[in-house]
Amino acid sequence: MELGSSIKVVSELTGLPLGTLRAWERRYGFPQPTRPEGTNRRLYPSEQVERLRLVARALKQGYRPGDVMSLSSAQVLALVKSETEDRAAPRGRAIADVPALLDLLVQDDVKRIEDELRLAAAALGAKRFVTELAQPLAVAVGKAWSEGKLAIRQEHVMTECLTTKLRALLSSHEADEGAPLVVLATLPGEPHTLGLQMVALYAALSAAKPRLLGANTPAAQVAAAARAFGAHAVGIALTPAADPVSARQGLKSLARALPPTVALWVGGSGARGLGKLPPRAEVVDSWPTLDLALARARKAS
Ligand code: B12
Repeated sequence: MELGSSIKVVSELTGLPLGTLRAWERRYGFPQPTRPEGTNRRLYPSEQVERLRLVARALKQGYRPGDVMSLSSAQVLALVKSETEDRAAPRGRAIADVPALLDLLVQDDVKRIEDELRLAAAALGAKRFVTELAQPLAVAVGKAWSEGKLAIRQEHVMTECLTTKLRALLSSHEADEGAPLVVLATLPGEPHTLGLQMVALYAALSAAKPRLLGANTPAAQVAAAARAFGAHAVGIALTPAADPVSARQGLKSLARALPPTVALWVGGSGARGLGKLPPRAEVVDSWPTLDLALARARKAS
């Protein structure tokens, strides 16, 4: 279950004052943030943030709160769209894209990067944050680094900022009862774990339970973890930076050691270039193939 964004973040994203958000909650019963037990905090799920952004647009166009508050997001969208097809609609703050984040990285403006990632996650929701921003950003950072446009320290900073955000989003999800468990790791010689963090969050958002083992986990230990946790699948990340001979060897040992009912997924940008994989291994290196693999795991669980 996703917990959501703070009132401060929502206010910044929508341009609506804090007092207005609280007043609407009392007056109209919307938005309806969750209140974590024992705290006074309000947390707004991403669908509510999206609807508030639309409501804010409608208000800028002259509608009153009472006109739009009882409408669904789709109805408010239809309303604001028909009014502003070509007039640039004043709305909340725009969400930073990959080039803007790369610029901030070049300027070493880490504070702004953190703020922009927080706002983007709130506005896009966790799944779109991963697929539309975090993954393209990591790939763009790698390209900029290989072209000499970014220093190693800047690549490291972006990796850390993304890791922090991905972990925070992941920790606010609770797995559903009966969700299939997926063990995620890299084998020895592969330090790239950022992809695993993205896959973990994506899996959690797709009704699966990720269990991260991290980098450099020996094949026998991955297999032992899969048994101990009753895993439905094991996902191994590979980049072209790993030595292909030991990567193939590691996958072979893992394939032998895993119980036959456990699926073996090989993902990451190095998966496809590895050549012949053990027969039971499947390459899962895009969001649609991950969707299919997760659907199969859910069915089997
Ligand atoms: C961050 C990063 C690092 C960080 C890693 C930190 C960390 N904790 O992960 C650090 C700084 C440690 C690092 C080190 C190195 N890196 Co590096 N790194 C990257 C970078 C920028 C991002 C990796 C990433 O997270 N990508 C995001 C993933 C999610 O994208 P994706 O692979 O497209 O993912 C899709 C699928 O594959 C799938 N998926 C991904 N993972 C998984 C896992 C599972 C289980 C499943 C099911 C699916 C799945 O999900 C996505 C769906 O669309 C990449 C650039 C790139 N293009 O990826 C370079 C990159 C991988 N690194 C590279 C290199 C060269 C290195 C080094 C060798 C550099 C050096 N000379 O020291 C070292 C490795 C040293 C070693 N011991 O091996 C090269 C590899 C190219 C090559 N041919 O060798 C790349 C491609 C950069 C480049 N453009 O040149 N790196």
